[in-house]
Amino acid sequence: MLPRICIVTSNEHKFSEIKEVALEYGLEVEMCPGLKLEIQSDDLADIVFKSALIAYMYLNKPIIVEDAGLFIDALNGFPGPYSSYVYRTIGINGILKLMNDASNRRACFRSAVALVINNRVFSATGEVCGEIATKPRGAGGFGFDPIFVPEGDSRTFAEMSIHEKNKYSHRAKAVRKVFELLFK
Ligand code: ITT
Repeated sequence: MLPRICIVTSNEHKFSEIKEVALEYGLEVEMCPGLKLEIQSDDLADIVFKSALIAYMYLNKPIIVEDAGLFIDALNGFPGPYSSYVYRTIGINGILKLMNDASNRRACFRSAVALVINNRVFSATGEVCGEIATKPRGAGGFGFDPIFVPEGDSRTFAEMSIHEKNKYSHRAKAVRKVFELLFK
């Protein structure tokens, strides 16, 4: 039997989303907050790989680190890897203001995940594309969920349950890929 995996994040929503996918694979997870170093890089995969190695050296038990960002076409990919900072500073309304005149509302969420277990690293990325809504809708989720409508649906992520969001989400796709690699 595999040991419990530590999800290295301080974001409870992210933890709940990953936990739901882990349960599909019969894996037990726990939340390990405060251990994720924010490494500055333009590349999400580079950020998670380094954060994961540092967390693994510190905890010395199986861990998952995930890093994500929202890439908006009309803003040339902004905020991308800086999504966390941009969310905390200009927030959803700031993004909507920047998008005021934009006719192209296409955007993608991207996620990079690294799982480190028994000195082996499994990593994968996931993406979901869709549109930036003209105003926020829904009370669920976190971050930019109220303004993101995935392709194939008319609701924002904030109007969906975790289960519904996980059918589309960048994070669920990347986490599933990593578990597939683990069980290959
Ligand atoms: P940890 O670093 O502790 O894991 P975090 O919330 O800071 O938690 P990220 O750095 O991966 O997580 O996320 C960057 C930001 O991108 C996040 O704060 C959100 O604003 C946004 N974001 C990422 N994934 C999202 C999602 O699924 N839904 C909505 N916004 C998301």
